[in-house]
Amino acid sequence: MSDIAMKTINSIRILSADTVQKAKSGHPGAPMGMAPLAYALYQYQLKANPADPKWPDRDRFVLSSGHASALLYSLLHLYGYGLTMEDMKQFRQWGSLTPGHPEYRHTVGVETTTGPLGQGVANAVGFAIAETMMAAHFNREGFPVVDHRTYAVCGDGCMMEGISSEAASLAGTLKLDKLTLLYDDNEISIEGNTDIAFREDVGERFLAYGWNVIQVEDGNDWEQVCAAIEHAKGTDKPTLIICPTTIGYGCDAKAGTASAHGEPLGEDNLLAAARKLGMPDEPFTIADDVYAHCRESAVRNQAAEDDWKAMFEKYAEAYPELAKEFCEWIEGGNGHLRRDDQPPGEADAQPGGRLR
Ligand SMILES: Cc1ncc(C[n+]2csc(CCOP(=O)(O)OP(=O)(O)O)c2C)c(N)n1
Repeated sequence: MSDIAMKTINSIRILSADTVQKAKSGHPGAPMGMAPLAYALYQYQLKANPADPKWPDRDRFVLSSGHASALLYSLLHLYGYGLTMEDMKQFRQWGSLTPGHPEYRHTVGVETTTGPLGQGVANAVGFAIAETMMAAHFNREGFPVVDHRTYAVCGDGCMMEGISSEAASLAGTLKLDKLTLLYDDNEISIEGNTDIAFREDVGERFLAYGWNVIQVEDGNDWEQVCAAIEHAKGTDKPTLIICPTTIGYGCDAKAGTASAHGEPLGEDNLLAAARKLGMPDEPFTIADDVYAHCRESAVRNQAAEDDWKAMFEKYAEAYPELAKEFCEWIEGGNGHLRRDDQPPGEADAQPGGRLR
């Protein structure tokens, strides 16, 4: 593993733990365990442009484990979605852009609100269905104007919920081949080891649903995860990538235990983890070369969007009516979709962690 990859992954880990520590509440363990798979996705796989977060043909990312929101905020900060370090320090504070669980239309780069376990998996299936339907309606020979993937990340808790099973069954039936679900298989949940309540073979279950299942040997190795994501692109089914990870990775006092799940690591443990992972003692410190490294993915994605725009211009010349309809669908001008600038309703207007 290159030094800068390791440094970026460990920056994600410690920044996530810093936010939870400062807030004195939250979930540091899952972000620390999932940092390598998140890095593989954001650095090398996700087709999404932070300079234009609403690009219609972007890949969608859903953090179904909404309690691990610190991970998503760390990614949005590092990958240039406009969350500042000050926003990171306001994690879980009333009215901040970094509420306890990610909220759609509240924080740029959050594609859907998550927190209720399993729900994000079903949302992701919905995104993948929408992509398939839009592609069937709008794409023409030589013009794949709708051609994006949906990625979701979930943990044991999501897998225990019935909603994820129901949605996964539908995804298998519909052969939603552009859907990839990364399973953070850390064998720890809120009440301890998953052995006490969850012993099923998740991979076998998804095979029965008609999914392609990839078992990664070490979910802590971002290159293995990256290869698995790449492999998923070549199949005609949705793909589950099972990633064995360690909750609270890097924090010797808590790694692999339920106490890493839903409480701050503690000042001393966090300092020890930062030192073990080669991070600075000072919280909320990110090295310049890490920022520069993350920006490389933005350059790749800007080029991808430029190519798409050039294609769309030619599409609009060849199929003006379809192009007009596409824009109406995206902008919601024809009542197909709600506008993104529509103010949130009363029910979802209160940022902050209501779920524990
Ligand atoms: C439907 C639902 N039930 C309960 C909760 C409360 N809750 C939040 S996180 C969690 C445990 C999640 O376990 P896991 O997915 O294994 O996450 P990890 O321990 O790896 O952080 C629970 C029960 C919730 N968010 N949603």
